[in-house]
Amino acid sequence: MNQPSFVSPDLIRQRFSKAMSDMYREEVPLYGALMELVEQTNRGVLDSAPDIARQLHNTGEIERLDLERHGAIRVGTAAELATLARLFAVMGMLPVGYYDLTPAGVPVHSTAFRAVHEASLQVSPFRVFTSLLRLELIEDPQLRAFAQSVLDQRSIFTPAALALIERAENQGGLTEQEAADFVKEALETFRWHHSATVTGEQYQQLSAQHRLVADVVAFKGPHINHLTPRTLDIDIVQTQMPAHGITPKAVIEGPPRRQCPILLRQTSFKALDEPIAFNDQADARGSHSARFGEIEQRGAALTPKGRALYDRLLNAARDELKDFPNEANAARYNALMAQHFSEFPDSYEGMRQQDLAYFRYFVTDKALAASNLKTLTLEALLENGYLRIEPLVYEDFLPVSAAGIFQSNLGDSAQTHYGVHSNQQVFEAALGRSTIDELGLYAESQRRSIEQCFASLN
Ligand code: OOG
Ligand code: NI
Repeated sequence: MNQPSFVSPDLIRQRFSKAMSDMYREEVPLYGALMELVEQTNRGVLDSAPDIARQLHNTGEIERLDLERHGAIRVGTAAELATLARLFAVMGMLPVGYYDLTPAGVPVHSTAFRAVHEASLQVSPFRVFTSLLRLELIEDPQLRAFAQSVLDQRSIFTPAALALIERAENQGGLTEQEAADFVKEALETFRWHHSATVTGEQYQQLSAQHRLVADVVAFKGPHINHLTPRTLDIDIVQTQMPAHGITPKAVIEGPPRRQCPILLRQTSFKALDEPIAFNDQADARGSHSARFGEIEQRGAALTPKGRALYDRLLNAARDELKDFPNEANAARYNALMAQHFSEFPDSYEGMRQQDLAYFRYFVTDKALAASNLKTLTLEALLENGYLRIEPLVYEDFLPVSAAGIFQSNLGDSAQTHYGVHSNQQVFEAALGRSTIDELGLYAESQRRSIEQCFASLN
């Protein structure tokens, strides 16, 4: 008997990411405009900065650049999150990292579903920032019970999607036809719905509690709320946005501009007001704003030591600002960030020597022509030009940045103060498994690349 041949999860993810982008481009025309602006900017950078072009060629990142995007969704129940984890697993996407956003006044905690091996990331780096609403933070017991009952009644997956997830789990994969059906059916979960599942009055009550609560509870499913392309120069995009009819948020989240980018820099524009029909109306007389646009620039992944330094400098700048960054204090914020981050070494070699970032190692032509190198240490090989390094790109998110993105899109009402603690255990119980520590993944990738180098030395 012939073994059925299965499509690799990486390819399913690549196809799903493309299908999602096509759907979103159709639903939100401004996303198309943003994609064009990013493509233009990236082409300009590749033409004018040979160092960056060379680095992207060396690491192979050039091939994934145009495919690269992340999306975000928000779900309401443990069962929804657990099934999403199974759906993403079919595409080789595992929950990486735990992000608690309650300290920033956003009643959710989150993880990012993504591929975890560098070879898989190379095929498709698609990621989805996935948040679970913390219903327990709704103070009014009656409203909380109402929200829970609305959520308990909905099913955010199509019956065919559920069947295909089960089939993938039982068979160990999906055939070509099943994979095509899976992409189509899975996409339905993320589609926008023009009608709400509650009345206008109920929507107002949910929204008065927190706009996020209405966004999660009042709809049939967890619509994708943004899809973010990766740019090679976010400052150019930020200044060009107004000329394209897009108004960006006041400041770029993340580290300041540097020669050697680290972690993640992000900017976004406000959610659009979209007409919706409440379930006590025949036509769309209400409106809801949830979907927005975002762009990001990715840099080197940091070690625990590098991350601690990043957090310290970011906190120092923010403490000195004494307020959330906004329109009025943006210039001062940028100046404070630049000032504090001057302490962070701005060369790859400097970051490597101080163990601040993760790298990939490559064997040079000089090494291929030499012999007896296996006895040398890593340091000696680098010093003598037998190995060279490129930074490992940061594949994850930043909690303070994510909170800033949420806030700029939700307005002032989001600045609630919750007296609760982060609860990774509760999140993982809902997820049905533990989240993966992202730092361990980078350390593994770095270790594999060093091993490969030693294996190919003479
Ligand atoms: C997610 C916001 C966070 C990011 O890139 O940090 C985020 C959301 O609004 O659901 O997407
Ligand atoms: Ni985002």
